[in-house]
Amino acid sequence: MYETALPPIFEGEPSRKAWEEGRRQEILTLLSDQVYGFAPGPDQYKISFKQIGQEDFKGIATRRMVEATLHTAREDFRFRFVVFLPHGAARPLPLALMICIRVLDRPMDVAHLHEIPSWPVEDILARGYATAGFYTQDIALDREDGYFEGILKSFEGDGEDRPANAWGAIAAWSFAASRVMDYLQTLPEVDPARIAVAGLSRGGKAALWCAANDTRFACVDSNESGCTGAAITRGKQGEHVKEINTTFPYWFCENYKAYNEREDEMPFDQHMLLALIAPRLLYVSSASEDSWADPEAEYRGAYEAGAVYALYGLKGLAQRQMPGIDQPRHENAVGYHLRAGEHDMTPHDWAFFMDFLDRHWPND
Ligand code: GTR
Repeated sequence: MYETALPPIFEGEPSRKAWEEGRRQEILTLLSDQVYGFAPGPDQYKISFKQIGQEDFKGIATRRMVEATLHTAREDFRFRFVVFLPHGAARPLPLALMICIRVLDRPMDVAHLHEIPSWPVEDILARGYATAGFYTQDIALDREDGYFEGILKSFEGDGEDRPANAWGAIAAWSFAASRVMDYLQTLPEVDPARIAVAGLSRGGKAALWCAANDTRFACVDSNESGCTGAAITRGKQGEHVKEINTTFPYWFCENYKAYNEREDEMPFDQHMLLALIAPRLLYVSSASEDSWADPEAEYRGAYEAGAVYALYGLKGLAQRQMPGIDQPRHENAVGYHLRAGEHDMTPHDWAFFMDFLDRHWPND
């Protein structure tokens, strides 16, 4: 257990008033400006949805395919997503929205998205949850020589002279999750107060950023999101700001690169991102062999966010010491588990996450 000093979440005496009326927005603006970049505001687009297919899915759910069209000042940008509504479960349904990340470097039709191993759709449906998903590659390609061609181009045109705080791919994927949320809010079958956003690794980073910005999400599940996700950057093992900015220079805004090898100068760390989820449910999970993401640093990020939950009379993680393998902490508003094995999001991870949801979202 390491205890590197962190930038404080609060300025001055912690209070719910100071948090809600100033500090929360200040942190959100800081992270937008320095890390993830600013996404377009609601005055910069209109959105419409078209159902493009609906059918029975393996006798257990209704599968609906939807096309979203974003009307920007320049052009229309279209992307598709899929929604599964289980048969026979109590309605309105709780729902988990999965940010599906690139599996292979190839396009993937939305009709096959449920084949992505990190999204065990049938297990989720069997537990009485609805689930929806979209593919990050349909929003902004997950590679340097193509990320700009999708949604970013639709808003920005030629992409010349992008400001140093212009959004990167992670913020674009987060933005897309919020647009799917726009649709989910209109479904009578789904409970708008019980919608979670989930993701693995880079998808987990996007899920956190999405929920930080979009308070309509009542829960976020960040699975092995590591560097610039749930993990505290200072003193972590594995990936650091320089590595992530070098391998994935298009994930974040340009300003973030100023912190390569200068992490101690960051006026933020990731516990401040996680704190933005409060008082909503926050779930973080790690894998024991995932030293690149660093379970200790992820646990600490989640633990430190508890300070803001306390302002709402809620408890975060009760102990500073992380639990052992398969000893989930589910009792409070911040949940956590450590799974044995490598970097992945397995049915085992999902089962723990849904145990957590069952506990906090009882269906009565
Ligand atoms: C790694 C990257 C991590 C993590 C991971 C993933 O290559 O360094 O930050 O996001 O990919 O998305 O699986």
